[in-house]
Amino acid sequence: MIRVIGHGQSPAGGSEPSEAARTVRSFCRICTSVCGIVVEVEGDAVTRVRGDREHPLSKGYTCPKGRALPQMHHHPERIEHPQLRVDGSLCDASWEACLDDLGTRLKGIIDRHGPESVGIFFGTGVGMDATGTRVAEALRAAIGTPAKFSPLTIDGTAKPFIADLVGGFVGLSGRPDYDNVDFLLLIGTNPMISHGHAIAVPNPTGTIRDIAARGQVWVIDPRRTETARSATGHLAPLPGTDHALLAYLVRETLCDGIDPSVPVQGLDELTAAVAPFTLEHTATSTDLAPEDLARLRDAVRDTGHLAVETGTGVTMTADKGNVTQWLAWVLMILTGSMNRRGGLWFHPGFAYQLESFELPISSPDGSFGPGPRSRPETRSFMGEWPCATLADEIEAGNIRAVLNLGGSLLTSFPDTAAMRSALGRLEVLATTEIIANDTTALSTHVLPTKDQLERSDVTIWDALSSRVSAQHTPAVVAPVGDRRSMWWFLAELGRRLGHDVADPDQSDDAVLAGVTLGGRCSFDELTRTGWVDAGHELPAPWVTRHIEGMGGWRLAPSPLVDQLAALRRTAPMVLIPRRQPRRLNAQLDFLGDRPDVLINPADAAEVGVTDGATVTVRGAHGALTGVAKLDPAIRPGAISVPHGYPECNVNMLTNKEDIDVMTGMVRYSGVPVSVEPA
Ligand SMILES: Nc1nc2c(c(=O)[nH]1)N[C@H]1C(S)=C(S)[C@@H](COP(=O)(O)OP(=O)(O)OC[C@H]3O[C@@H](n4cnc5c(=O)[nH]c(N)nc54)[C@H](O)[C@@H]3O)O[C@H]1N2
Ligand SMILES: Nc1nc2c(c(=O)[nH]1)N[C@H]1C(S)=C(S)[C@@H](COP(=O)(O)OP(=O)(O)OC[C@H]3O[C@@H](n4cnc5c(=O)[nH]c(N)nc54)[C@H](O)[C@@H]3O)O[C@H]1N2
Ligand code: SF4
Ligand SMILES: [Mo]
Repeated sequence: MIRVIGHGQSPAGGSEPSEAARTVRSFCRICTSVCGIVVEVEGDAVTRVRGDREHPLSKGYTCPKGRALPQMHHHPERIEHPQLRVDGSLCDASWEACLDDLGTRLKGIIDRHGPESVGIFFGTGVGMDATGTRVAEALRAAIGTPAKFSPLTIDGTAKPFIADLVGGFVGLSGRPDYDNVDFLLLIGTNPMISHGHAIAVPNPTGTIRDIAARGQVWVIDPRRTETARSATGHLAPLPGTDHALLAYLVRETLCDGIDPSVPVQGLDELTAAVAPFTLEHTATSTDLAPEDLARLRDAVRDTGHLAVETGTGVTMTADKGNVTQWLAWVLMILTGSMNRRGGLWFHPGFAYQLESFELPISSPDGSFGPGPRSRPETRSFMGEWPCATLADEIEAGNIRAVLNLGGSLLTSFPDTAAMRSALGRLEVLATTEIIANDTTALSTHVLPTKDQLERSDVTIWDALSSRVSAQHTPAVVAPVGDRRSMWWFLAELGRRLGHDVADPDQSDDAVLAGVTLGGRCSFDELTRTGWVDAGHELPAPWVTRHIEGMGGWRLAPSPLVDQLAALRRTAPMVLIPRRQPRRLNAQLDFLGDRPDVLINPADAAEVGVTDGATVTVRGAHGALTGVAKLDPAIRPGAISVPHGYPECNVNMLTNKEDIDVMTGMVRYSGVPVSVEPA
C-alpha cells in the first residue's frame, strides 16, 4: 500500500508567505531520523527551524541539532569560495582554477601510480546528500580505485557482518518493531541522545517511555545513561563483556528448549560454544551480581519474544563486537523473535525492494575482497578498505591523493598523530566542506559545496529509516557565495579525468530525478507530495523465503565460534565512547557541549583526581588533556570521552593497529588507558 501525504511550500495554519518572510517545509538531514521541519526564512537569512506537526513520521518532533540548522547555515567559519594551496597557504580561487589544478594533478598521479593511488572518503557530509553520493560512487567506479573509505569501518562493521554470516545476506537490516515490542533489550546504545545507531529511532523519548509503560526496557551499559534512566532495568557490566552476558542468556534459552518452528542450522556447535558461560563464569567476567543476571534471565524467559538492539558500545569493541552482535541475533532467533510482530523486522528498502528478487546466499565465512598492500592482515569488506589503514597506505606511498567528501578526518580517524603526519605527505588532499576545520586547514584544495538547506534532496539510506518510505525537499535558500552542488563538482572533476559521470550542465532536480526510487513512486509524485510511505508486511514473506532457502538461520558460523573462544579480557581501565545531545561528531561546535572526561569517583580517588580538575588520559601512542567530571553514573574501570573535538581529541588515544582482524573495524571502545592529574 502506498500512502501519500500533502506537502506544500507553506504549512497549513501559517501566515501567507510574503517575498521577504517565508516558510518552507523540508526535512532535517543531520541524522537518519530525517524529521520533518518548517524553515523560516527572511530574505537571505534563515531565522528559525521548528518541527513540522503535520509530518507523518516525526509529527512535530525535533532535537536541538535540527533546530540549530540556522546557526549552521550562518556559521562564522562557513566556506563560501573555493580555496587552493599556493606556496603553503590556502588562497581563494575560482572554481575553474581549482578544478583545472586538481584535475591535472590527479590525472598525473593516476598516470604514474595507477587508480589505487587515489583514496576517497565518503564522510558524513556526503552521506545525506543524495545526488552527491550517487555521483561520487559513479566517479569512484570510473577512476577504478578500490581505496574507498567510509564511516562503515569506524562506526560498526559488526551489523552487516553478522547479517552476512548468520542471515546469509549482508543487506538484512534488522530493526526492533518499536510500535509493538513488549521487551526491548538495548546493549551499548543510548537512543535518547543518539536517536539510534545506524537505524533511526525518531522521537526516542516517547518511544522508550511507551515501551517501558506497556512492557520492559533493559539497558546494558557501563554508564547509567539518559536511556537507562527511563528503562525498567539497567545493568552496568565491565566494558567489552556483553558477549558473555548474551552467551549466558543463549545458554539458558537452549536449556529451556527452543521454538521448534524456527528453521536453524548449527545448533550443536552453538550449544558447545556457549557451554562455558554458566551463571558463575558470566558473573565473574562481567563483574555483575549473579542475582542481577538471573533477574534478567527470568525476565527474558517470561517474555517469550523480544527485540535486542545494539549500538556503538558493541560495534566499536572490535573483535568483541562481532560475537556480541552474533549472540544478540541468536537470542532473537531462538526465541522466535526474528521477522515477527513485537520482535525484529527487516527493512526491504524503498528503492532496493529486497522483496522483489531472490536474495543471493552468502558464504558462511564472510564476503571479503583484497585489502590494501601496506596492511596485508586486512581485507576489504562491502567494497571498502578499513579506515585504520589510510595513514599506512599514505606513508607507504600507495595512496598519494585523497578526495575527502564531507569528512572530518583528523577528529574521526584513529591515531590522530599518525593521521596528521600522513595527510601532510599527500600530494593532493581535496576536501568538500561547508565549514572550515582542522582538516580543511591541511587540505590542498577546499571545495565549498551546498549545505542541506541550499539543495533539493531525497532520502537515500532507506534501509536506515524507520519506515519503508521516501521524502523529498526543495532547496530552501539559494547557495551562499560560490557554493556549488557536490555532484556538480564531481562531474566537472570527472570530465577533467576523461570520465563522463554526469552532465554538469543539468539542473540539480534533473540529477535528483535520476536517483532511483525503485519504481515505488515517480519522482514527480514524490516532489508533489514530499513523502511516500509504502508500508511493510510482518512476517515478511521475502525473509521467510530467504532463510528457508538457506536451510535455516546459521547459528554457529565458524569464524564467530573461533573469535568467541579466542577473546581476551579487557584492560583494568578503558576508554568508552559517548554521543552528546548538542553535537553530531565534530559538528555543531557552537552549541556548547564540552568534552568532559567522565570518571567514577572511586577511580578518581585512587589516582588523586578531583571534580573539575585538569587530567591527562594516556593511551598506547598519545595522550589528551581534559576536564574530569566525577560521575557516579559511570562504573569503575570505564572512562567516557566523546569524540569530535580538535583540541581534546580522543583519537590521540586510539590505535590504528588495534582492529578486528575479521573486518578491519577500529577499536574505539575498550581502549586501554590510564588517568592522572595533569
Ligand atoms: N574515537 C572515536 N572516533 C570516532 C567515533 C567515536 O565514537 N570515537 N565515532 C565514529 C563515527 S560513529 C563516525 S560516523 C565518524 C564520523 O566521521 P566524519 O564523517 O568524518 O565526521 P563528522 O564530524 O560528522 O564530519 C562531517 C563533516 O562534513 C561536513 N558537512 C556537514 N554537512 C555537509 C554538507 O552538506 N556538505 C559537505 N560537503 N560537508 C558537510 C561537516 O562540517 C563535517 O566537517 O567518526 C568516527 N570516529
Ligand atoms: N546527538 C547525537 N546523535 C548522534 C550522534 C552524535 O554525535 N550526537 N552520532 C550519530 C552517529 S554517527 C552514530 S554512529 C550513532 C551512535 O549511536 P549510539 O550507538 O546509540 O551511540 P551512543 O549514544 O554513544 O551510545 C553508545 C553507548 O554504549 C556505551 N558503551 C560503551 N562501551 C560499551 C560496552 O563495552 N558495552 C556496553 N554495553 N555499552 C558500552 C556507552 O556508554 C554509550 O552509552 O549516533 C548518531 N546520533
Ligand atoms: S533527530 Fe534531530 S538531528 Fe536527527 S533528523 Fe531529527 S531534528 Fe534532525
Ligand atoms: Mo557513526
